[in-house]
Amino acid sequence: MHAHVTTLNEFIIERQSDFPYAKGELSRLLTHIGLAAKIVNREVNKAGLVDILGEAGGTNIQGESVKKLDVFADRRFIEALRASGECAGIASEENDEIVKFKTDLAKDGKYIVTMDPLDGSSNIDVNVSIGTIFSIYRRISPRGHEATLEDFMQRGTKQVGAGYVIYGSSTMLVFTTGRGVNGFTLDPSIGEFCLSHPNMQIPLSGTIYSINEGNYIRFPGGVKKYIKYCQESDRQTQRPYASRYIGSLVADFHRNLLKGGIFIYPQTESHPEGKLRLLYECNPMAFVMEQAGGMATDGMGTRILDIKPESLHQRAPFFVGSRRMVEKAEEFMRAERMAEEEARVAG
Ligand code: P6P
Repeated sequence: MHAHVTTLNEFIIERQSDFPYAKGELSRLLTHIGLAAKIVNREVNKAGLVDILGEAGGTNIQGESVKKLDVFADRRFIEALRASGECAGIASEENDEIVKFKTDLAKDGKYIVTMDPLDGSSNIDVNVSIGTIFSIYRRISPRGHEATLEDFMQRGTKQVGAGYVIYGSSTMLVFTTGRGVNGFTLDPSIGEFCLSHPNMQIPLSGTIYSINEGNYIRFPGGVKKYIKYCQESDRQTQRPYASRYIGSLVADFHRNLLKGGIFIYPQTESHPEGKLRLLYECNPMAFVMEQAGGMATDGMGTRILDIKPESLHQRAPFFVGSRRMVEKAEEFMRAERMAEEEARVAG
């Protein structure tokens, strides 16, 4: 006797009662995101077999060479979101400007979506997990018209949904609509995302820290001191910390969400705003993390979700993970800023 498996669509229908004022629009939008994820997953899994790798020519807003799979993923999600009839437009890492949908159906859409269609794409050629990251907002502009830039300049606190797809040893869709975080694993035998990780909660603390230590000399002093704190922890008869860094945000984030840990991409001298993008990397992941009981800040005491966006592709320093670990990192950052201020005043 097989235990009943809840598919993504069944879950969304069951949870519809959580949103008495919604008439199914958000549910339909999430269903279309799940469809696009299955299509992208199929191509990602074939990436080593067909000539879809390699340079598609040109570079994206990050200045990274755009690989064909990035372009493929961007187009699949745009097509699915436009067809949903619930989304009036998107902002994506792969498009310098917002993409305003032109059909009457889409212009009447209630939502807009920001997304990184294939994050970590530099890992495609070496078969390391990559991901799609998305955020859903109610539009501010009137329905029946094209979306406007103002629709996309909303604080992360205004998100109505967010999540990611991780294309790894298995493909998972993890998302929140503001009532906890749930994870669905794709069962290729039936082509359905099935509920595998209900009510995901990150441990209050952990022993994994994820940061690209190749940038160590360019880190703020507080980050350097936090790293040393982690490395010396076993001398204080605590469990030793482990440094784990994949270089793919979705993969590092997902592991820490399951096991506990902190991911840090801080500001450096060369990147004073950090590297990660606020609208389609930091905000969606911060929403998921907070809903899972974790914390997400810029390392300088500001909650990521409270940052008011000023431009579409702006970056933000990103400290995200187990609450006690982010608090400890913030403690080192604050102490260093105070020491620097005192030194400046002392002249
Ligand atoms: P670095 C991938 O390019 C990405 O945007 C994130 O997925 C990842 O966390 C980060 O950049 C890695 O950056 O500078 O450590 O290679």
